Amino acid sequence: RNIQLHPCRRRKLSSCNSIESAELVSPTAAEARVLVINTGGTIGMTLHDNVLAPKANAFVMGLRKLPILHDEAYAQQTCLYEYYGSDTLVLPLSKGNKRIVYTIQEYSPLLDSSNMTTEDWGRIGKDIEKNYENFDGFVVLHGTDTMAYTASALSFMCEHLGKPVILTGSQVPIYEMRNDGRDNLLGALLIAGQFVIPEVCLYFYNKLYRGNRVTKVDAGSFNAFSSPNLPPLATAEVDIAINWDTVWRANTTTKFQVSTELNRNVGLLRLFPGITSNTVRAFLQPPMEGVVLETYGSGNAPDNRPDLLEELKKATDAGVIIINCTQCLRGTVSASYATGKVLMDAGLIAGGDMTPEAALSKLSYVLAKKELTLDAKKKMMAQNLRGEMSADLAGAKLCLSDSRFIQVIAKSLSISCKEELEAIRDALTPPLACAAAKIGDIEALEALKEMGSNLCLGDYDGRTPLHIASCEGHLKLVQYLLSHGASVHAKDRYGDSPLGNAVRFRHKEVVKLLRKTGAHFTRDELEEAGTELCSLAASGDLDGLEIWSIAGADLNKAGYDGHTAIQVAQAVGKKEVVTFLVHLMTKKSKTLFGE
Ligand code: ASN
Repeated sequence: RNIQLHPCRRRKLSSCNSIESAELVSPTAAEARVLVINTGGTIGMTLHDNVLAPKANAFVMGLRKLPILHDEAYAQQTCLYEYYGSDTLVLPLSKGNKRIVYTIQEYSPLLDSSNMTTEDWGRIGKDIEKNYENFDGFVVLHGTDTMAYTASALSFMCEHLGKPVILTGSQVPIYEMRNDGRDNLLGALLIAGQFVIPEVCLYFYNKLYRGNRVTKVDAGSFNAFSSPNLPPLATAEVDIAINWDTVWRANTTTKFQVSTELNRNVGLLRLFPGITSNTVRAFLQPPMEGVVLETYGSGNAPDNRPDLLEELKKATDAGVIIINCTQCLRGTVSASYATGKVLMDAGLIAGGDMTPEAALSKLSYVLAKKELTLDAKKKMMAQNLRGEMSADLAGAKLCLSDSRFIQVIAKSLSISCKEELEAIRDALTPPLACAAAKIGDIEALEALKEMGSNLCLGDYDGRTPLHIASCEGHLKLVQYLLSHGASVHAKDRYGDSPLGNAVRFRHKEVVKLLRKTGAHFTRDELEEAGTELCSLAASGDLDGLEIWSIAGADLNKAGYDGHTAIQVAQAVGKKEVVTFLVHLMTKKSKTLFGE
């Protein structure tokens, strides 16, 4: 199966004048597609009258001239611009043998991130939602000043995210001789195009962070961001190493959607010695609905200031949600001091180790949920929604060495140190999990999970347990895997997805569940669907047609010779197929229009 080039480009290729024969360009690497949303920031700024300001319509042209960010020869040979348009570029071949094709969508006006508003967050979210099925990952170019706020907000707004969304930018414009923009953009593109990390992340200075864990700590260093309470999700040194154990997963069977409703009646209030109760009262006046109180140390406030505590209590009684977060860069709010307990008594909610940026945007997101009661909103604020706060894991996690199975293997290999044990675990678990998925053994998967194994990793062919379970039609096991973080967007080395596998082996219920979770055919698969539908129509295979339709194929899609399935069925005189196709299409349009 030729996964190398999009069929339309393959076809175009033969008509391209610039080359004599398609043989000249048989790319050996699979392509991944990334959408780059350029909102502005220093990365694309130039000097005007001695100050830096964004420059419109210059970014794509600038990148075209940079060989580390664009391979012009490949673009010409594979008719990239004819097919995707002139805003599309392509990276040189990656170490993982992938071509990252990226399209740049530039906002107008480009913004210094100090000018960002909640509407701009909504626009980014909606653009990701609109383009979700056409791209493998998303990179958002953004100024560094408020990037931690946008990353936090997007992490909450993106519900049931299954693909990487990576914010990046730079401290020095990409056009300058010494700059950090090129490395940041390149690293973000390589990760977004090659790894299914289903999180809103921030990539800066060789590190990938969870977006709602970062804060800007340095205005003058390339190393501008810190994630004080969570180690990076990935480091890009000689190799890109993903810390898979830390990656957050949605654990649901619900489709991706973006919620752009945000409540703006929220604020940050920083405690300081001598703060007056008048200041606090003024700050908490209506229309204020949610406040992040930045307290001392592990969540402390004076316990000898009844005037202050009374203002806080009055506000929480009146329905204002107040979250207790520490002013310290690192650490968590705990109930170990009397000076912390008084705040709980005043009705505040402990914010754990959340950053103020994360707590503020979480408030804004939760308060906008009109269908929830005040109590439900408070409960949600105390919960970990997107990995923004650390759960109390005391005693909950089984240690790797608890597993007899791994111990026995480690002993026979004379292995004792933790790193080697982990390496053995990581090498062994993908094939073991795939074997368990093959026979539908949920208990075995449970045991592997308890060992600390990641059930989303693929075997030597990149086939994950979800691929295998989808081939076998083990519905319960598919459900189990999806509720334990398996990705519906995983692709094996042939580019096949679990959805494609379930369709091939005709497991209707599995196809429905995967679709409900947000699985979709890739662009290539959709292109090829036309030909497949025609051949199913010609052979009168109604089951086959139905399953392709449930899986999201367009029944009107023409095959390689320009005919649709209905035309083929008519031509070979298969009336029942024509009737069936018409029936499927009306059913589909009815669901589309909500009838
Ligand atoms: N002022 C710039 C911004 O946030 C700073 C930067 O991007 N380095 O847009």
